[in-house]
Amino acid sequence: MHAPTRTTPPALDFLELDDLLSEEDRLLRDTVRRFVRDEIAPHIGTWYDRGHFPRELVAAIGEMGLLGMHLEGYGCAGTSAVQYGLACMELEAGDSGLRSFVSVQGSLAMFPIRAFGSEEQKQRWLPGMAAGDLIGCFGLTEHDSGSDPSSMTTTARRDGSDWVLNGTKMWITNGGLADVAVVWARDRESERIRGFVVPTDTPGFSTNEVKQKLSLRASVTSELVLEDVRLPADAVLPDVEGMRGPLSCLNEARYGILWGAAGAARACYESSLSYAGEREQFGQPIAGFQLTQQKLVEMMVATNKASLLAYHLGRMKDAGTLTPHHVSFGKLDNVRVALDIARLARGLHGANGITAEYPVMRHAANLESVYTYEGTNEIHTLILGQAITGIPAFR
Ligand code: TGC
Ligand code: FAD
Repeated sequence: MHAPTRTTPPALDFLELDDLLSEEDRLLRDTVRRFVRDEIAPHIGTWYDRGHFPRELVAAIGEMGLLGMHLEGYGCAGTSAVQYGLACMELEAGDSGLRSFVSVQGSLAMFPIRAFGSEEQKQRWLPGMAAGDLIGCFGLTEHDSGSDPSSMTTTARRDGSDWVLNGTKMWITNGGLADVAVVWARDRESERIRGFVVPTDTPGFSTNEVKQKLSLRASVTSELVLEDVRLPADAVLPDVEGMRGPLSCLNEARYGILWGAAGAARACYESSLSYAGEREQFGQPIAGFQLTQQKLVEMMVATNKASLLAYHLGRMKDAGTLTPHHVSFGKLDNVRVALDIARLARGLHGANGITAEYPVMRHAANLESVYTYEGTNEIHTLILGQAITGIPAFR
């Protein structure tokens, strides 16, 4: 039996979670971390301020194999779920908008084509999307159908062998950038929800950018307008019908988010630890005050627990034992914890904390969106409530 040693654990990896990773995991993690440090961190404050999504970096992200990275074949990297999670963690330590881009592209646009698409749809779209040459978006939410997407009013009707889509989708990440939209609509004949692969240059398809966002400013969010969008018979995803289609995609994206949130929390903790060591008041570094140490310790403990949870759920996903309920557990807790840490970190940075020079207020503002999208805190609470009581309380 080994007795605990008295060596102080590293402040930035207190539980030494690095030891849980394989050599290959660490290599990938370090590559993405370097990319964020060199290509994102120096510019993100300015991009955020200007409301700019760095479209120019998409090809580099594709080159690193991060788009649809956990999917097999068709140019996708086919990594483990843990590796996909680690990439999301590093990207969101940079900015939630960057992780959002990768989540939507890989988990919400490429995943349904890979899982439910025809061979022709896979061949036509996936290799270009994996390379970053083509951008995808996912249209589920509508103005009046957010937490309850099954109430959607976007319709698909048959006209001969064609499909004709009408409706409006709202809050769509990558909408205005996308070459292809995966749109969910109600088949007017069967009343079932169907998924459609819609090239965005199809006549009748247009987008309007959501302006004046105070969160996720380095990300494009749009309304999609579909006015008599005529599609050939083979535009429908053939292998899924009903809400299972879009909800299966959400499982994939929510999984990435639970890792990403842990990354945003870590970035806030790291910035706080460094700031508290440098900033002096009352003749000493603020790290020397008990109240500051309490904040730092709360951040450190919460960040380590969020990462440990992410890693555990990642291993379950790789083992094939992860359920949507486990994903809700991770999305619910890691996002709310990350938001708490970001707010605490903002306070610790004093006035400097409200500027874009430090990442904390930007993360706090971003995490407000992350708290709402992909199932709000309340929706994941109800999913878990149903799981443990057997009683659905949504309606
Ligand atoms: P319900 O009646 O329970 O089930 C309908 C059908 O769906 C199946 N199902 C699932 N399948 C796969 N995964 C899941 N997680 C599933 N949950 C349910 C179910 O078995 C059933 O199948 P079948 O074959 O029997 O018909 O579903 P419901 O309509 O009552 O919905 C339940 C609820 C409220 C949990 C669901 O609607 C929900 O999760 N609402 C939240 C909406 C949401 O998360 N929207 C996200 C939009 S995308 C987004 O936000 C992107 S942000 C991206 C970024 O920038 O990172
Ligand atoms: P509502 O559903 O109107 O909820 C309002 C409040 O009521 C919330 O607090 C909610 O928890 C609560 N509430 C609702 N129902 C219940 C209930 N039964 N019990 C208790 N409380 C309840 N969607 C896409 O399809 N694709 C995207 O790419 C996409 N990207 C997004 C990007 C951003 C930046 C944002 C902010 C949103 C994005 N969304 C996207 C939409 C997102 O998924 C929805 O905003 C989310 O599902 C919540 O819907 P809502 O905003 O209409 O809120």
